[in-house]
Amino acid sequence: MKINVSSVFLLVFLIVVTAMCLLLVYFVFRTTFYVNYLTTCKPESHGFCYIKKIKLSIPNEFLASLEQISETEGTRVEIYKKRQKAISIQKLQAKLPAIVEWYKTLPAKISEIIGEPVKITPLKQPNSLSLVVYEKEGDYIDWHFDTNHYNGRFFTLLLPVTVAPTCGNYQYKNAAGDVETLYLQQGEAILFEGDRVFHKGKELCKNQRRVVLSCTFTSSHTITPPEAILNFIKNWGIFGEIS
Ligand SMILES: O=C(O)CCC(=O)C(=O)O
Repeated sequence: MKINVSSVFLLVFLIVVTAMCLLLVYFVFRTTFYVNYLTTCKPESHGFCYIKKIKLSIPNEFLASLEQISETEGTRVEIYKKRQKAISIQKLQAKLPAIVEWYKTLPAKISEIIGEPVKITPLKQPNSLSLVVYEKEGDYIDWHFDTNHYNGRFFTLLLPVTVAPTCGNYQYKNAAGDVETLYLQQGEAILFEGDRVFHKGKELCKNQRRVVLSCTFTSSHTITPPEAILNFIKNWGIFGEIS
């Protein structure tokens, strides 16, 4: 059999495409296959059973700037099970560095609620601190688990930037497997362990707008190389660009 440059190139191309397809199938399975992790709340969980509504709000002085950033920045992503816009920490750092400083002050409060020390996720990760924007009718994110790429636990804190009621509320499946909808009042936020809580952002109705600040925390900064690759691809799907 004659092996030339073009057949080697074709082979490498096929291997890369197959690997990408397998990775995608694995990612979809990992994020969408429902398992009810909420049935057991361990005694050492200090009353934090994977999800909790907490009393916390974004300082008032940041709200107008965050709303403005949500209108002008970011790339819309319309893919399988998701229609929204997300704005990375790099963009927030450029436009409103003080919000990143505020994010850095949160771990003490979050650790106290969870009952375990956590840190902010690495600032080079675009989803460390980000804005999630639902702005067109039907914008949503379907049922999923978040992917935790760290060698520890991974938590998300969602704080409303806009507080006008919309159809697009946070929903999750509770310990009984029933769908629960969380309505946030002024001064409230949702803290949850995204790879344990099956959740979604409900479809937005016409002429509505919903903007949420997402802050992430972890008990370990270590990421293994395979998880780093998956994380890199996932960030592309969230932010619509390689950050
Ligand atoms: O917009 C929402 O409430 C859901 C956000 C979400 O799914 C997430 O942060 O993983």
